[in-house]
Amino acid sequence: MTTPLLDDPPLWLATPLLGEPHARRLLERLDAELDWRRPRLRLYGREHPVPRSQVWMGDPEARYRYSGQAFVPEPWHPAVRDLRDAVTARLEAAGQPGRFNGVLLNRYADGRERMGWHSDDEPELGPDPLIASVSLGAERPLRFRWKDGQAEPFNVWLPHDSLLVMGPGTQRRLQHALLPRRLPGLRISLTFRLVLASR
Ligand SMILES: O=C(O)CCC(=O)C(=O)O
Ligand SMILES: [Mn+2]
Repeated sequence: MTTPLLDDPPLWLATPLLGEPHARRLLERLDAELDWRRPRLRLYGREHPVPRSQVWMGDPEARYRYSGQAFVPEPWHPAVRDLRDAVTARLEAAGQPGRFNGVLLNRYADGRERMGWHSDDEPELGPDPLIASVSLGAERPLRFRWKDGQAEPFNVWLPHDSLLVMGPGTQRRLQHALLPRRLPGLRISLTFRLVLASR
């Protein structure tokens, strides 16, 4: 099922993506097999470990800069490469093709782990990126707010085995955050991106 959330910018949710038991097995495999890290990032002049675990993965040239740190990608895990291909096929079928050379994987042990307000607007993603985000495990809301403040913030609940597509314009016009919630359960998200060649 595909649910349109916004027309302009295009924002939509597709579920299920893989079907069971495939999606559950993928969650367990990523949890067990990846080298999850908590990098320390500088915020307002102080260093803090990020309040979640993460892995940056992709093609060797897909170097990613985030909060003043450069991340060199880990090579594709075969299951993540297969997932990238499934996401690419789903986008193609929806008439909104996308190509990805990197993915940020985020692991939230429970509802206390989180990601603060931001847009995926790093310069190496280009002016109008399409970001495809797969959710596995515990359902959590992703909160959106308009940068111009002209309309109300809103939640998009992201169920297990779903694909959220943030089309061109989303990062320019909105911010998003995975806020802490009193919700149990492990969740892993994979946000696929195209990192453009650096000059
Ligand atoms: O975990 C999520 O759904 C949000 C992840 C996100 O915003 C990101 O990786 O940039
Ligand atoms: Mn993001």
